[in-house]
Amino acid sequence: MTALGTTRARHGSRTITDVDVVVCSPGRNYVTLRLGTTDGLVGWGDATLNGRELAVASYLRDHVAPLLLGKDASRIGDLWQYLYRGPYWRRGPVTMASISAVDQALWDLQGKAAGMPVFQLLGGRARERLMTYPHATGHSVEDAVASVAGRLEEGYAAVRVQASVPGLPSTYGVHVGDEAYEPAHTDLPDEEAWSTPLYLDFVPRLMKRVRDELGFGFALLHDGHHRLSPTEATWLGRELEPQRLFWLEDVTPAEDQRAFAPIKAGTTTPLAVGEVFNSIWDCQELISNRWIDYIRCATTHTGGITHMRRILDLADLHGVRSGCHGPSDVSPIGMAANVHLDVAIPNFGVQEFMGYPDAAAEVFTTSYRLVDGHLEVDDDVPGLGVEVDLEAAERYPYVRRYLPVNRRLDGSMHDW
Ligand code: GCO
Ligand code: MG
Repeated sequence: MTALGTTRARHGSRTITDVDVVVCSPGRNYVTLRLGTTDGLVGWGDATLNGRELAVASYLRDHVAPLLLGKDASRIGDLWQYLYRGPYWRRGPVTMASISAVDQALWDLQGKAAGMPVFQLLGGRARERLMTYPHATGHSVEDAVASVAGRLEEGYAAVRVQASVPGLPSTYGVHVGDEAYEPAHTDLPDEEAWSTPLYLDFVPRLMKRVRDELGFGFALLHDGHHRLSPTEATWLGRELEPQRLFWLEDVTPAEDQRAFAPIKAGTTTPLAVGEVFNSIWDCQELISNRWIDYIRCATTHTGGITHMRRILDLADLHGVRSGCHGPSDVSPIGMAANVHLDVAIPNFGVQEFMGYPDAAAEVFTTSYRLVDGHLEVDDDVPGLGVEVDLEAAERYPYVRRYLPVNRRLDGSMHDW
């Protein structure tokens, strides 16, 4: 037994020889892990944690990199356990984003070593393309309806819509000026204002107008972004039932999983949650009690492909489908990991795709692409199919940015 234990590489196996962490900001911040092996392959992983990027970079550089050097890159499951159980301090967004990046990079390497795209290693293709939803936004109901109509013209079969709540100076999910919506855009946190009554008064009217003007021939989604109590959420779900939403997302923070029981019992509007979860233990009750319809975890924040498969298998057993988180703060590498899983699993629901700042395309090139509002991935590109241009990344150094915070009209803190 060596100091590094049983996961030390055997002679002839693929040994991890270098570990690099790159933080760059081509329009927004990304944390990228690069693993090199003895056979000359390079694997990429995404550890982006919006607003806390440097904490993850340090966790990887200072605490994970020394553990990976000399390890056998083919032992993906064992390395996952080593990094999850090893530190004693389990879970949490920083730890799990770090494990996610390692796991994605190891799957990328495994695919490259096998000469196969990762979805082949996950059981093979189960669908040709992915139903994908983008964001539609507007400063008025009219603008929001026009924005949804534009997305439908682009070929999307599913659209999320958010619009400015009348009476509030700014609203989650709505672009500022002419810029595309990007929540983390300032040096220090923006302070947004919140009123539950104004929001509840507005959203049923917004969604009704969208259906009245554009009909029922597409999947319509809305994100509550964690702001309602279970009672308020149940009321909203009921009000929205005539609009037959595809889902109502994050109606209440799910730290208390049992808070979803009365919502599920009180409305037939489908419920989605999970983008801030880190592990299966955050959604075990939600899934096994069938309190949700869609699980929103993403490979970048929930332990990589290895752990997401477990969550999605548990979900499949209970009739819950996938809706992987896909904002611009999951890098194109994390998005690729989502896409490879989506293509292979039996219980795919929908994939979010918010899109990326133009400069991100200088750093990341992918083997998935958007065709008529649906994501497709190539059959013949091994691994995750993402390449990273490190020289381009150097042109975009890290920029400090925070997500906004939210205050009620009386000045007290609310969930953002
Ligand atoms: C979504 C999300 C995001 C988050 C963002 C925070 O459903 O896409 O709610 O837009 O706000 O990921 O970093
Ligand atoms: Mg969301």
